[in-house]
Amino acid sequence: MTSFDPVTSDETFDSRAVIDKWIGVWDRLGTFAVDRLTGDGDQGERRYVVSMFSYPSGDLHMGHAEVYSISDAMARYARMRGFDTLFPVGWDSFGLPAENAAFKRGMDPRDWTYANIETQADSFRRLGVSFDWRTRLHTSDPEYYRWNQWLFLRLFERGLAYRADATVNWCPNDQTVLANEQVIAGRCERCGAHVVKRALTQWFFKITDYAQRLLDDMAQLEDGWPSEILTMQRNWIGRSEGAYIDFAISERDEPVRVFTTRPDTLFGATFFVVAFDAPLAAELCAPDRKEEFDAYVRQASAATDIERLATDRTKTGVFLGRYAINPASGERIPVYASDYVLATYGTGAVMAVPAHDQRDLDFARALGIPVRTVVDTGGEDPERTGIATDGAGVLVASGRFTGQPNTEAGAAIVADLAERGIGEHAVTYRLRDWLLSRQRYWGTPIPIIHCGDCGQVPVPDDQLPVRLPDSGYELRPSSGRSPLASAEEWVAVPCPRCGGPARRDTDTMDTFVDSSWYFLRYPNPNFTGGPFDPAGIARWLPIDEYIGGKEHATGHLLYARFLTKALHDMGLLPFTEPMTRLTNQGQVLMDGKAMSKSLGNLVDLQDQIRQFGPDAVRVTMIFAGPPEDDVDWADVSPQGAVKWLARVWRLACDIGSAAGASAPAQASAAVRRGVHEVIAKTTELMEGKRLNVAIAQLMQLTNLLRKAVDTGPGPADPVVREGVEALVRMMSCFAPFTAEEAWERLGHAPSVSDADWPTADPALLERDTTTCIVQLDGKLRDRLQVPTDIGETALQELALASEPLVNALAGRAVAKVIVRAPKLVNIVTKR
Ligand code: ANZ
Ligand code: ZN
Repeated sequence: MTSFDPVTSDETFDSRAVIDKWIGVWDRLGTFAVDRLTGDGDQGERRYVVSMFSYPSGDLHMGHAEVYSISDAMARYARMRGFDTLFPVGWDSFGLPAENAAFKRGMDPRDWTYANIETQADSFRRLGVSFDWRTRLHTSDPEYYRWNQWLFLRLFERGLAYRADATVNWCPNDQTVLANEQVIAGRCERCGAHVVKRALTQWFFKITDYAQRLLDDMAQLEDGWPSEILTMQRNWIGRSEGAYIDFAISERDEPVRVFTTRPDTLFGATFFVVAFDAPLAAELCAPDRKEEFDAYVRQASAATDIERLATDRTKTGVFLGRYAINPASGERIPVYASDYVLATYGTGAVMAVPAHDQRDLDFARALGIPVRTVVDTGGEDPERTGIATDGAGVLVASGRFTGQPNTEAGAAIVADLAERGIGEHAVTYRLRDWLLSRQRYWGTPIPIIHCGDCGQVPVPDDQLPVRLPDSGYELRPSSGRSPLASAEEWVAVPCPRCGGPARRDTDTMDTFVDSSWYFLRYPNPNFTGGPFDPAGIARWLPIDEYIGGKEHATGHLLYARFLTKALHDMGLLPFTEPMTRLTNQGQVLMDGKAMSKSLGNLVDLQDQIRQFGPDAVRVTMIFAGPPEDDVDWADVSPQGAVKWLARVWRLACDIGSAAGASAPAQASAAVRRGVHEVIAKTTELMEGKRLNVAIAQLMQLTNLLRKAVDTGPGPADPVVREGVEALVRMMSCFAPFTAEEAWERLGHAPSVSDADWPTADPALLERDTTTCIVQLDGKLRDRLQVPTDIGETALQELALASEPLVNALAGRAVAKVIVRAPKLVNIVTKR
């Protein structure tokens, strides 16, 4: 055993040199493997700690190092606190990034993906991440995606998966449709190309059926999720309350319905607008306006939804040659088509009230349409100022509703319309159904067969998985045709229902389908009786701690919540929310910018590890700031972490080699108290996920112990050993290789991960206290319990913050403060 040898002065610590050793030990001992399923023996309280799984589009990068350093610290902490802790690993291995990267290299996405998975797996181990490798899953395995198909069919049976014509977002570069969530400011989230609109037949999941529950169930998440994410989801779902109102249209039998949040302003509707790209617009257009309308459509088609809705945009539109009848005033109002009304929201048509809606006002002013104030808000005349008044007020020029407060009037107007059968109270959502089909190769085939006679026929469960065809086609996408369509032998199949000739659906699923339930399968990734093992669900779900980026706020995190509810409704899950607590880590930046190849500011993770070792990189990541803040790698230096780790290791060596020597009978009570104070603080910080401050505490503890070794009580004192052991145990959450090595030097068998988190002795945290009298001009105002060794400044601050004193002082100026620590503070005011 080298651990009891004294350290020679030239011996230094290098965490890189011990990586293989400890990976081997952890594997051999099964250090991070947990008893997964129910039924065998005692089960302790559990913690299911999950970080969002990785895309294998290359090796791990700095962003991965950040999220896995944080989640690993949380998992290791939970484990040492005695929780049965499951910390799983898997790969989100289907999808565009890997596919595009493979094509660039002239490779089959399958080969490229699986090679990357191995590379990443090795990097994870070498970073010391304490995964339970038995959970390992890859979503591109047929054993996994078979269950995507199974889930799709269960949703299909319930009408929650459907195929429909839609105007969709199309990325001309990636040659596929994108969900709304994947279009960021008009560009493809993946490649940055400008997204265009296309009319296509696509598959959808009916997430809109769950809009209200997605809102209501946020009550379960208020304490555990960042409020920012909940707000983003709330806005994305975009619930609006108001009314549907039917407007009769000249020369047309059918009325046209609008959605409005302001039925109280009905008398002020002086025109009517339909989205130029809604089928209704072309339908309403009078023959003699056709030419002008078509010209407008060509001009307006280029804009994105976000540009269209912008309030500062010049309003344009075209008169359709028709009139709507205002059902309140009976007035004929002109009908326009414009791009500021969206085809996909509400009914795609609006009653325009220029006095009280800014966009309507801008449009009215641009086209010379009358503006009529119908709610007196006390504001200035909108027609003159150009500013719509949208506040509360009393109705004017509104027939028999004139004089009523507007909220009351709104309800009364809706009731009146409802009685006449031309309106009703309504709730709408901005949320759209989840568009899940993709015209790409590297994804889960949609398990539907199209038959001329039977229509859409599900592939029978016992024929799942529908495997991706191995060959016989061009893998690359071209002009909107799914690559699978050219795999003729695979496509042509008999109809499962009638046996006649039929064709497979050739689209694949968005990878967000895969990632909306993977965490349910981790506890038993080889389960064949269903998508997930009910015993594993009972033991581990819902997730206790979920860690990942906030860029997933309105995509993945919403999809996972939706699918969980759908599975709950099928009786497959006992809960309705998949993740109890959520932590969003920040980004790793370089010189203030996100790292990217095109900016040339990429920092290579393996380079950093080669230079500084895995522990220093991990510690630097976490020490740089709170988990949710961005880390700018230009501002930090792993060199500092390297030094700290070496200091801890040297402490362990000093204690280890002093073992057996008789302890000096020196008073070490102060050291002991210092150690226990740090334990108490660090524990509290770990509970609050304030990981960076926890590391600061450990650094401070290192200083305290170094002093105790060098200037007394010395390395053989049991109190000092207790302190160093506590330090090593706590630091193992952040710097596992160094901690293991130090633990060994201290004479312990591996692994430090099997040791408990240290507990602070409450008796040591109590300090002797005494009562301090606080006087104002000699008169008693308060009694404070203070530590007997409190300093004068601290005591003065305490006294001046005393509530009775502050009240008695009532803002008078203090002339002098007399402090006699720890017994008395007298505050003297000017007279
Ligand atoms: C009349 C009105 C008067 C309106 C007024 C507002 C203020 P939120 O709150 O976001 O749900 N609207 C309805 N459908 C639309 C569409 N497809 N595209 C663009 N705008 C649309 O917005 C609802 C309001 O936005 C509706 O209420 C409608 O204008 C407009 F003083 O009706 B309102
Ligand atoms: Zn058939």
